[in-house]
Amino acid sequence: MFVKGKKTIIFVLILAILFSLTSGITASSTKTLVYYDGFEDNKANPKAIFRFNAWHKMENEQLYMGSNINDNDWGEAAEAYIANQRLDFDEENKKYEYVVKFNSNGFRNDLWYSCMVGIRVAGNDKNDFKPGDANSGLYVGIAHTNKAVVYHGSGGWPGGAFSIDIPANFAETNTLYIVDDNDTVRYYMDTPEEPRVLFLSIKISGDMLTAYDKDDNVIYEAANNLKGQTGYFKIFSHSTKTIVDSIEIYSVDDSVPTAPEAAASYSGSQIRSTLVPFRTKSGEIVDSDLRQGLRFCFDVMGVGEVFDYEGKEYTVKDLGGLVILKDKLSDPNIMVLEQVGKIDGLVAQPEMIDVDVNGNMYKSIYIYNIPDTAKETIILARVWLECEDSDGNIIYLYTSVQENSLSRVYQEIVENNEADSLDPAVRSWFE
Ligand SMILES: [Ca+2]
Repeated sequence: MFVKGKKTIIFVLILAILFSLTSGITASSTKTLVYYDGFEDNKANPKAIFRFNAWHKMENEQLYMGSNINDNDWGEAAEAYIANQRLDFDEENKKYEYVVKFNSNGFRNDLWYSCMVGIRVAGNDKNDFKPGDANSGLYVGIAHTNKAVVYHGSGGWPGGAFSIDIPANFAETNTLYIVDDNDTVRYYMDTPEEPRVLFLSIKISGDMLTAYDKDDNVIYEAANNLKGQTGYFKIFSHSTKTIVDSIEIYSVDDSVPTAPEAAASYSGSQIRSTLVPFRTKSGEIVDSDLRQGLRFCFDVMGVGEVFDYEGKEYTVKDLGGLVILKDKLSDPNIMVLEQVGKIDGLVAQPEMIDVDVNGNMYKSIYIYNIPDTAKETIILARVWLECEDSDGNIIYLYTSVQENSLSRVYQEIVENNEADSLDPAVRSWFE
């Protein structure tokens, strides 16, 4: 059945009845408002906790932090606002976006005279968990200068862990955006030229806390005292005149748009029915090193075919596969084309291989040259489709991420009493 060097491959198809039930379309990025305070009717959200009674007021549907109600004048206070709602990460909440509209003018130019916006603040006590307190949370302090200061506990009061130049300031009302995807916290602000400009990102998931400037240069690194810490949103207005117009906190779901089943669906995985000796890069064949291959088969429309998606007609312009080892990928939602070259080990297969199984044609993603030491290794695969509507708009749709290993497919074959279809050498390779 097997001829050395010959490329003919005979596969055993596992029918994937389970997968025929998967539904069509899931939504793309959705944002759910989980906390809001616009100070409407000059009232704060009932969940808001303030540090002091006398050091804030609400006027013009805005919160004045540092304004003393006794003399109705600004003073050098350290007033705090806490949104008393824990923001943890779970199946429903994988990413948070904070949008804070405010202005702040410090009594001095020192950066610790600023409006410090904290996330993942460990507790909701009104006096504790300040920016300078150990492991209290991640705070960025901004006021009327084009500089920001960052605190992450572990000392650093008052000067902060580090500071960074920023593209605008908050002397007049401006918007700060903080996006936390449970791996990296990204900071953006509006500038007179451009909305939502990235100015800082802080990787907070590893053993080290690492900060990057807008160009991805490492600007600060320290032991990650905040690893795994979640908690509350807090504003700590330190000796500055801060006027907060609104606070919005969203839970963001940006799982990728799924192709309707009619356009692309998973059909099953295959292994080789014979083994192939390893072929080195120089073309040398190593008879003693016998390898297997794993194929993910998909029922996919071809280029030029048309389907409906969210009420519109789309034409398939291009398609291909994506493959990665499961232990290389932290989140299947980032297994997308634009991450190829950015995520280690994520491989694009632009040419899917046609497979004919009992007269039915499938497109496949093929991982070959798998040694027996990797037969248990879980591999992830999905298909992407580039599609165009009648107005020329391009969208990318994906199948759900499939996972399999050589051993799993082999076990299915055995359980289906189809092991006889495999070469005896294949059976001994697995047993
Ligand atoms: Ca308001």
